[in-house]
Amino acid sequence: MIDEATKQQFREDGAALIKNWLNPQQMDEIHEAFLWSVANPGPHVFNRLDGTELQTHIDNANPRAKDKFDDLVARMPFADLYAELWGSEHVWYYAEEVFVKDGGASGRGPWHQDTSVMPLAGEHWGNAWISFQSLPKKNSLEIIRASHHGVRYDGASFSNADDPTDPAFGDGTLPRLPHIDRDLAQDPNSWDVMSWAVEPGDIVALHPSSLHGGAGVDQETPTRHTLVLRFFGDDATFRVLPESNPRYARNGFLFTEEMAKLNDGDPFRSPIFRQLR
Ligand SMILES: O=C(O)CCC(=O)C(=O)O
Repeated sequence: MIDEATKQQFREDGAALIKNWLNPQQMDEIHEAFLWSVANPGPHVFNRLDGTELQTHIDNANPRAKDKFDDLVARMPFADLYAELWGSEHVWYYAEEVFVKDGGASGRGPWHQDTSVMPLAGEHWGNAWISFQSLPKKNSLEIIRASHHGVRYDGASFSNADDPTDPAFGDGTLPRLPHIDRDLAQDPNSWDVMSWAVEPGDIVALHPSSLHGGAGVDQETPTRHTLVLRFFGDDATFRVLPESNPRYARNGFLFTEEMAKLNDGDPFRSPIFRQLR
């Protein structure tokens, strides 16, 4: 179902566009769960950019929506997608993240790697980045090619709208993020940026260690509802995080009791994560 070139692109570049993977009925069902989650936020809802030009409703692994998303992903063709992309026998579902940008006035999100604040490692990780609106390339997610195999940077903190390189830890354990937007403004070839226009039903599959960001809204594309679903396979391990920021210390900020049971390098397994195949 997934051609070799797409598998190779995901493996080597860290991201690939999967066209028309979800049908309109599936998209309606997923959007309904998304809207329910937005209306019923969980304890990890993120509002540190409220009131700034980057204001975005972001919520992560909402425990109130867990059963809904566990059920949806088990019924929809995500396990097939990632088993093929990775070449993994097994696939598990990690959790969802929701992003809402409204009103045509929320700027580009900071470049970051999920694995700087999530205790994850290995090749078999995948975010399914799903937009419920058509997005031109200029309002879509941007990914630095092959950065999932490069340096793991510190952050971004998502707490400083004026400095997208503001670190999550700032203790020197991980190098500070480069100022990618400034570099690109000076020289458009300074970073190898991948991005695609997307239509509802498409999935941008990306490895969470990829440097990614962008996807602001503007007057022409005033609204973006994006659901990110994260999956992992056989080659997924637990990697301890630095201890200096209590929010993320060792275990990250999600599923902390389960993560505390794992040691550095252990296979990433816990009964809390639904096995899909
Ligand atoms: O959609 C966004 O603004 C960011 C997405 C993201 O950070 C992710 O897919 O992990």
